[in-house]
Amino acid sequence: MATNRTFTMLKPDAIEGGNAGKILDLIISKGFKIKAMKFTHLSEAQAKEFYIEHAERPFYGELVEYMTSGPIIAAILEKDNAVADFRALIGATDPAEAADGTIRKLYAESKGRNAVHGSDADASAEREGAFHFAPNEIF
Ligand code: IDP
Ligand code: MG
Repeated sequence: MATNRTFTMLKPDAIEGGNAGKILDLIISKGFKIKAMKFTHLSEAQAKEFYIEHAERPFYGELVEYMTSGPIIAAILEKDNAVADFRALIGATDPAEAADGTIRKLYAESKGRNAVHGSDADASAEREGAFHFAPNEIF
């Protein structure tokens, strides 16, 4: 089951830029089904915990500040090969390196403000989905 699911966030720059609808439409058009979704605003404690694996990286403070700068949309997505296929759809972390047609190529502003999150492995998808959603919020 978990191998067919991934977790995403439309980040503050995507919401602020008015791109949420277009990004969701692209995601759905590529065959991902929405299993859970919410519009929310991360607290500093939540952003720090969500990105705890990056705590020692030089950009951690900047990342937490950015991810708490405005609301986000969090969602669990389902599709065969969800994690890998969604990473392919979002493109490289830095939009300057992202392939044509990817969400980050289309909508990201920079390596930091890069429009969208996608889980990097099945275990991350499981952890990140459970971080944002209770079992009775997943359909
Ligand atoms: P990913 O989102 O493509 O998996 P990660 O390396 O896991 O990339 O980094 C998590 C997030 O941290 C990125 O999506 C981006 O928002 C931010 N980030 C990564 N590298 C940098 C950087 O060099 N400067 C500023 N922010 C960064
Ligand atoms: Mg990552």
